[in-house]
Amino acid sequence: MKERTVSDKPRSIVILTGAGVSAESGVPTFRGPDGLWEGHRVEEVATPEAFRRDPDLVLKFYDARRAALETVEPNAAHAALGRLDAEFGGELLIVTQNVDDLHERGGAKRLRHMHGELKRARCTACGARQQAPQTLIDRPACSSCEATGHLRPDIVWFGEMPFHMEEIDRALERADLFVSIGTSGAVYPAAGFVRIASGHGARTLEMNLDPSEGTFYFDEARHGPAGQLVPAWVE
Ligand code: BV8
Repeated sequence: MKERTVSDKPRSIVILTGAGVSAESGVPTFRGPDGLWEGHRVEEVATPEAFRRDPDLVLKFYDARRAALETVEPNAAHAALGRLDAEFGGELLIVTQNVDDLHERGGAKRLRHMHGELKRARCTACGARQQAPQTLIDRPACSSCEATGHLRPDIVWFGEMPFHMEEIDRALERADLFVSIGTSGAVYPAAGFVRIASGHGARTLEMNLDPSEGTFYFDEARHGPAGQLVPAWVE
């Protein structure tokens, strides 16, 4: 394994973010005291079985979260990552588990949503992916095949394969720095990224309010609000 000294300037960075990076924007996290799942059990709303069993409950859950996007703004952590994206000349990939659009609105461009996006929908009749209309509960028509009642959130539910996995795996193997921000490390495959990166010689840094479930896999951990830690790290 290549020896990496702390002073090495990274040439290839992968950043993983989770709900904690959007918390200070007012977007509820999943597993905190006021967690988003509080209203619902995960299995009730974020699985294909839940969608088959009670599509209205699932569509209303995501319609409400999509509507809430209009009321929140990117915070200092999103803006700092946007500046990093604009200024860092090396390889950079920001992989988010979040389905909000705050990274884009904060300026991030080299960005992949591995769990999908609230603002996108997918047609279960023809497979076409498209911008989501304001609400899906009223069964709008697919913008491609025009079938009605076949649009679902373009979101990765439990038991479904996350998006962009080949590209993410390649980036993790090339990274010499892996940074995890605002995630509990509870959900796979994202929670395993730190071990892939460090196994290929990357230095690893966790920035989170509390130690995550995988905190012991990191070379360094900084605990506190992302809105303070991320700008300080980017600068
Ligand atoms: C798959 C939908 C295979 C979108 C989500 C047993 C072992 C290992 C794996 C499994 C297993 N059993 C089942 C699995 C697989 C399963 C899994 O990992 N289950 C877990 C629960 C054990 N994973 C899957 O099913 C994945 N798919 O494996 O597919 C496959 C292979 C081939 C072919 C087909 C299939 C799919 C996972 C995606 C599921 N979808 N959500 C949505 O509704 O949003 S997951 C959900 O959790 C969200 O997407 C979220 O992004 C994700 C992770 O949560 P976090 O982002 O970390 O949020 P959380 O609230 O947990 O933590 C927030 C953190 O922030 C906290 O630590 C807090 O301290 C911190 N924080 C708070 N405030 C701040 C802060 N930090 C900084 N500043 C602050 N201000």
